[in-house]
Amino acid sequence: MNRVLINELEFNKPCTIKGWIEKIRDSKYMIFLVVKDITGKIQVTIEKEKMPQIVESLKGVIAHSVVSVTGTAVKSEYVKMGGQEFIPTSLEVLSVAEALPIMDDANIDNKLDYRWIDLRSDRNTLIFKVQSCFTNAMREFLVKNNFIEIHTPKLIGAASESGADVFEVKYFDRKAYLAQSPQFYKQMAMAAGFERIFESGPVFRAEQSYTNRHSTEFSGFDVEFSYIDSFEDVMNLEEDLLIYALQKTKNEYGEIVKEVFGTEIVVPKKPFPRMTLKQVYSEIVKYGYQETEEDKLDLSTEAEKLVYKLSMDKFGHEFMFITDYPKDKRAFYHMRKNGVPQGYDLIWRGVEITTGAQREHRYDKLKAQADEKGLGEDVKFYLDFFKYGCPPHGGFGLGLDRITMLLLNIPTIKEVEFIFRGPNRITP
Ligand code: AMO
Repeated sequence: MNRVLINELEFNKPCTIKGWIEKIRDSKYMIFLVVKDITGKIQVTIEKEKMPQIVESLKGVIAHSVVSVTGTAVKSEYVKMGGQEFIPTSLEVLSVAEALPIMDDANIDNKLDYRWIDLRSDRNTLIFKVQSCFTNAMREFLVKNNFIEIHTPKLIGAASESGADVFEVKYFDRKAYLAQSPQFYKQMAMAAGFERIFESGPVFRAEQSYTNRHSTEFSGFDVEFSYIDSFEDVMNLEEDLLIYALQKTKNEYGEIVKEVFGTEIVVPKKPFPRMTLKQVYSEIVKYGYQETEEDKLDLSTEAEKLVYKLSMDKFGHEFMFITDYPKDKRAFYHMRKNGVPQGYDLIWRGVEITTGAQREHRYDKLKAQADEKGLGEDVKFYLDFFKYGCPPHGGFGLGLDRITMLLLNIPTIKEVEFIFRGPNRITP
């Protein structure tokens, strides 16, 4: 008999359901199973006297075993779970589970050792349903706006961007690196005349960071587009993209996210507030923040957190674009005007989720900026992209794992990556 998904069951119509046994309760006359598939769960009610063969096949079977149950769904006012139950005529055990090696209250590192079991919980499955909805919405928005999805190589011949923080791999008799960003290739797409592209893919960073928002391999969502007038156009597009994706996610999952994660999905209004790095510091010192010399170059973690407070206090907004970083801390490919990089970071709920910029598309200027950072030979292949005509362009890179973590108010990136990769973790 064909399998029917639990949320598509029709009353009084014989069918087969397949799924995990979430709970099993054996009483004197009855066995109750809660069977769950990816769409929902239902109580399977077995009258021992009527169904001795089912009782027999369930001997020694514990929760997390996988079953196929044929029978009929019926309305039942006594059953709390949705007022329905499943009365079986036969049951087959498809896989017998051993006692689980982790408990619900295990710490996150133990849980990650057995991630496939950890992911079975309703809460954890929901994380990925929401993430999938969010990513699909971004994809839908971009495709509607004539963006082409591309896939750039992750094995590269020269260290990308800055040269630091790259994983080296043996590539036959020479060295290769794992891409630290699709940056160079998304810009190559501009030089190839694609005009509007995006990519969703893995990003590798050989950083020894042990924070709640860093991993050594994460999912990046990158956008690049041509014929912009300034990085305002880039921020504008990012605003539209995020509003679209958050609205869709809220429509589909807002209620259940509130129930399970206790947090509201807020659809932001346009324009998102914008402040220069200098303005931010001059404001957050009012919260008692002690500014240091290093702060002139970048936002510290503590400052990032205060940006959220500032943005809420001043604008009632969860997002804030920070602009006018000094050139020393920004990538060489950011266009500069009067020496100021034409780019931004986007902070959401106290965490950086994006870096974006207008790029320098003029070969001579770009080469001078690369030379200034001492990049020379490593970026020669990239500089060539700009020798034979290239439109003005810009783009941004979003950290998907961070977005998921913030969206669901989950304290660590370890929980929102399907499999977390950090300096001390490369398995399972
Ligand atoms: P950047 O290095 O800022 O920019 O990366 C873009 C976004 O990726 C996320 N991110 C991370 N997430 C998890 N773990 C990490 N270790 C980590 N590092 C970064 C952040 C960050 O904002 N090429 C540029 C983008 C561009 O200009 O288009 C870049 O890679 O959310």
